[in-house]
Amino acid sequence: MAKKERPIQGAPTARDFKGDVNPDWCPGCGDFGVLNALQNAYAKIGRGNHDHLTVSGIGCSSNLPGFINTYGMHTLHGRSLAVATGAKLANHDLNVVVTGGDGDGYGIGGNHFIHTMRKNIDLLYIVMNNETYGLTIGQASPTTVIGEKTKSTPFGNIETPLNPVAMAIVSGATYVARAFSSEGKHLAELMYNGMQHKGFAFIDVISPCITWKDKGEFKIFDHWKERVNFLEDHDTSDKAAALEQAVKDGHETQLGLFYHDTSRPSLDQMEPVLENGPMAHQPLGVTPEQGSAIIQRMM
Ligand SMILES: Cc1ncc(C[n+]2csc(CCOP(=O)(O)OP(=O)(O)O)c2C)c(N)n1
Ligand code: SF4
Ligand SMILES: [Mg+2]
Repeated sequence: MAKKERPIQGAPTARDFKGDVNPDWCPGCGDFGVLNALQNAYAKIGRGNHDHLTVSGIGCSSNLPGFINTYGMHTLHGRSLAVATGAKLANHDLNVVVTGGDGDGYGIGGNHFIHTMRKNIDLLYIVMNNETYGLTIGQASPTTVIGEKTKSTPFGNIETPLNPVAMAIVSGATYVARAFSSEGKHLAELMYNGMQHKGFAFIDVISPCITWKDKGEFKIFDHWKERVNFLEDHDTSDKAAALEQAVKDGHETQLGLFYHDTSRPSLDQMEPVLENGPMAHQPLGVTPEQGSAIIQRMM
């Protein structure tokens, strides 16, 4: 169940989605901006706490469901999309949002990332991309840039970073965007539209880790603030144009909606088993006694 029985009076506000536990992130972490934007986006949807599920993997960013008042699940490292897929197909009335980090989603969970997009599962996936394994004290991740010295790359990173936005466009995601945690309004709008989108919606969020990325005079927030720019004059329905934007020089700094395909149905819309409504609301086909016996056997 959602963490707190707190009936919403009137239209929901961001405050209604605030969890009981305060975030344990380092003061100044980019993830605060993402949490705030997500609370605003949930409120704007206008449904109650119990109509949403927030699922995560493992990492600093993956602690997010603990700080938000919806149904929540903190799963295994890299396995959030698999769990969220199961939840969505069991009850496709739920608005299912998946949150996590670049290590969680693009590293250990990379295979799930590709296949969830290919299947166009109706989820919103928000990756707080800080280009590091923050929780395990700053090793290189799949998005760490070439040459960067980290705990695991003391002579400088020699591996080419992957391009999550380009990967999402070619793998079958039907809503693909990039945002910056300091651009809260823009991020909340992308989240809200991503929740409304029927199909796999993906937002790669630049969410800086001040603890492992600030080095002496170098301040990671200033680095990004000076570089980010918004996509302009771009046709989001044109897949080739979206890919062109996603691979061109300086693509990492571009914010906005790259690609939006409203023509492809999501998996739950095509699945014949779900035609009669969410499975979670249908009779189980076993008596209560049989159900208890099954549960007992599993205990
Ligand atoms: C199977 C498994 N392997 C490794 C770990 C250790 N581990 C925990 S979090 C993490 C990386 C997290 O990085 P990211 O997803 O980018 O999150 P961040 O902390 O940067 O927000 C790793 C390697 C684990 N918990 N489980
Ligand atoms: S270590 Fe980095 S990612 Fe983790 S909470 Fe601190 S600033 Fe955020
Ligand atoms: Mg990370």
